[in-house]
Amino acid sequence: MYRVYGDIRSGNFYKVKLLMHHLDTPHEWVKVDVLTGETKTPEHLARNPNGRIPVLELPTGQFLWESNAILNYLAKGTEYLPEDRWLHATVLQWQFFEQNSHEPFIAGARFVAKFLGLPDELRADFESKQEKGKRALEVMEQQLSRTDYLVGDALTIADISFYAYTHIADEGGFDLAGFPAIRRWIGRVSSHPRHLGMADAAAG
Ligand SMILES: N[C@@H](CCC(=O)N[C@@H](CS)C(=O)NCC(=O)O)C(=O)O
Repeated sequence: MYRVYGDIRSGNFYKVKLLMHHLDTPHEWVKVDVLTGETKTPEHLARNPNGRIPVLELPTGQFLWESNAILNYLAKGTEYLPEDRWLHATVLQWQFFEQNSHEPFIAGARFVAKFLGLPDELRADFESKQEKGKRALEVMEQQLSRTDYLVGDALTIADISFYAYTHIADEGGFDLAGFPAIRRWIGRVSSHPRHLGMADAAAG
């Protein structure tokens, strides 16, 4: 059985829980608190030398870290990761963009606002994250005003990667009112019959 290490307040961890729910993957969840230093203990650093969650432990005892690598591992051979060369590369394109240009700003602003209480010394950093985060939302909006999902014509792990922090972007100060295609896509992803909300994921 798989073991996943993480904290459900993290969208990066929620991505993994969400895909596992879609795939009905049996697993054990080991809670690692992101706010109290549990990610930096020798025990956790042995799982991920970068001292972060999520981490997936395979039945073989191997540890895999980086949320989007975990999604690719779990989704291989399923409908959530197209085999077609172009579509597969397009999934990766979006996932690299997510980690490079979306998550650092959307999740970063949420962390500063929700978990650090937006202290004065981080106000400038928070504002610069707003600008860059909006730019990433504009790129998503462009795509989603043309297609129902980010890649192909069905939900893939590209959507799961982006859903994690986009649906709670308001917690980082982002107003999705000006992004109608993103709001419709959020409705589409969250009404999938295999969806699991973040709050429900927290329960187990
Ligand atoms: N690029 C990584 C980011 C992981 C990450 O930033 N994890 C955060 C929670 S969202 C964490 O572990 N924070 C605690 C720490 O840095 O000590 C991924 O996608 O898995």
